[in-house]
Amino acid sequence: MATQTLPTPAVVADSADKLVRDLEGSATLPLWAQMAKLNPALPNPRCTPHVWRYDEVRPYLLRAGQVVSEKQAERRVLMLVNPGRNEAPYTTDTIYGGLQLVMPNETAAAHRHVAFAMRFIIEGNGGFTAVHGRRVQMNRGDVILTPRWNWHDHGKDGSGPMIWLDGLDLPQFRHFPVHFVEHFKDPRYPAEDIDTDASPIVFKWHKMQARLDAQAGDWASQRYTRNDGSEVSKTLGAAAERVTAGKSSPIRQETASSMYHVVSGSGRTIIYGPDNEEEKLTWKRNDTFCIPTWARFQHFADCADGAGGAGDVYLFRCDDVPMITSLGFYRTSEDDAEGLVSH
Ligand code: GTQ
Repeated sequence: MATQTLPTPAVVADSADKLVRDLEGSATLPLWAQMAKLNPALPNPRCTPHVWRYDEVRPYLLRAGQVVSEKQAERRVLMLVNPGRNEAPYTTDTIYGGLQLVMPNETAAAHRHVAFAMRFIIEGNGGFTAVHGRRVQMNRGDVILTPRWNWHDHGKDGSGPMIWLDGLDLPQFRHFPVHFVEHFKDPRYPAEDIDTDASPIVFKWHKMQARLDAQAGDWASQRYTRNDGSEVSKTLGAAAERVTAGKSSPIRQETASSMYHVVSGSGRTIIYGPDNEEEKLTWKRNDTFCIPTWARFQHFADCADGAGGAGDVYLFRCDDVPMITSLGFYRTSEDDAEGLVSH
């Protein structure tokens, strides 16, 4: 009796692994291999909460003032690089922050760019910035805007350093490759001195503080808005907050991310993890810290820093609320999720 032999298959059985191997060179990838990465269970910042201590960064910045000329640098800035990404321009995943120094008689040369900038003035006297032909003075606590594509240069009279915190929307240009700069032919763009108090791009600290003090409660928050009531830009916005000495802000969790700067007072911010484990950021006057998207956080005003006031904490905040909101991404943990269904 003849033995029966099974026919050998003409082809190896197909499989998912073989398919994935065969896809190489096809300019496609299987979504199913990275579904959880592309549709994560929760907002997933790469940036982590972090404090940049002014006492630590300031000496490096002053050294840069000695060894890097403003002509070499164009902008003499130490960028605040988030340890979670370890790469510029990420202070948060959507916000760039940097500490900029101008020394007396220097000019940070005129240029203009697509990026929007806001500046919080930290220290020094006699500094000025000329924005599209109008020169305004820099004073501690003021916020000064550089709207998109406006020519701008910075300078300083008198003695001592002028230092401020820059907030720009640079991270967005990793997605939208539409950012570029134009340099003016001269270091300074022709400008006239204008009344800084009347400038629509300058927000004086004393006015903001009065708004915060007029708001009842242990925690107050006020946004910086243009004369027409709009946010300061379509990407980044700004706010200031007050926390009464010894008290705290409410716990917040939102899809916006933020960069905070301590105007006065000292305290701490607690970030609560998924199992309520606590991460503590302690800070004092002139420090800068960041809150990634969807972190649950709460500020505590712990003690006075001797810099005046009764120990209330005042914070400046640069955030991405306008961008996140206009794109339809803004939500907080307080929102009714069904109310977020778009139509
Ligand atoms: O002052 O124009 O921190 O162009 C980064 C890029 C500041 C500025 C920065 C800039 C500027």
